[in-house]
Amino acid sequence: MNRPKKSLNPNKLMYMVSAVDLQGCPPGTQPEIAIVGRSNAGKSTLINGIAGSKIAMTSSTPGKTRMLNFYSAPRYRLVDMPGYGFAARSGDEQVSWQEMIEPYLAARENLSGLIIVMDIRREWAREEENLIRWISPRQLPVIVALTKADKMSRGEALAKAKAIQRSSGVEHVMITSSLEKKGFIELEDMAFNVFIRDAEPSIDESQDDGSDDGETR
Ligand SMILES: Nc1nc2c(ncn2[C@@H]2O[C@H](COP(=O)(O)OP(=O)(O)OP(=O)(O)O)[C@@H](O)[C@H]2O)c(=O)[nH]1
Ligand SMILES: [Mg+2]
Repeated sequence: MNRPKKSLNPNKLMYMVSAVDLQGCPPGTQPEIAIVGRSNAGKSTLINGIAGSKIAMTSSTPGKTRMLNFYSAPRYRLVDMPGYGFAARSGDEQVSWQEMIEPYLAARENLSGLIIVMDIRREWAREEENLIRWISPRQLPVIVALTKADKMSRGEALAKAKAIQRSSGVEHVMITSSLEKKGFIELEDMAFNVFIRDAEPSIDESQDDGSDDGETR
């Protein structure tokens, strides 16, 4: 039998738990997708776009998200995080990156991929480049999600996505707008295909004996 394209219902994305260190991260082996990017880029808004409802707190003031916030879907988790690059890295921000985010990105076993979130009006910059280089030993797949596409025309947005694809070397660059409610289904599909489905061992479902007891323990 053919596997369905994706088996998750975005409306089932639910807040799970918040953590400030690796010890506080939830147990279980469900694959996790880290949502990283500058403060104010629209990371938490992206979670709400995928969920189809306001489950993550957002703010027009940078620095809103202060912890690792876990959201669970039936077959994966999204992890919202504090941002980087705000006010040349305030003291607080440095602490959250060094003590909370770097250990998570470096050592979390079930981390399956990164969504790097960028305001579409920005350029791929040194911070994004540093992040990609720093994470490269783990060989995790990366998707770039461009937010706030409502700030320009469709043609400009497509051209910008191509330019960022070139400068970042990341193949998958997606365009979203929370204002226009656009791009979230496509982003979720892409994330599921790149991070989850491609990483799962191919199962011959005709051999399934029905003994699977689910993925959370
Ligand atoms: N016009 C427009 N505004 C957006 C979009 N996405 C996010 N925003 C706005 O950008 C601001 C920041 O959004 P957040 O989702 O809180 O950003 P964040 O990356 O989570 O920020 P931190 O938690 O501070 O790191 C808010 O005012 C959002 O309403 C978008 O697609 N279009
Ligand atoms: Mg946030």
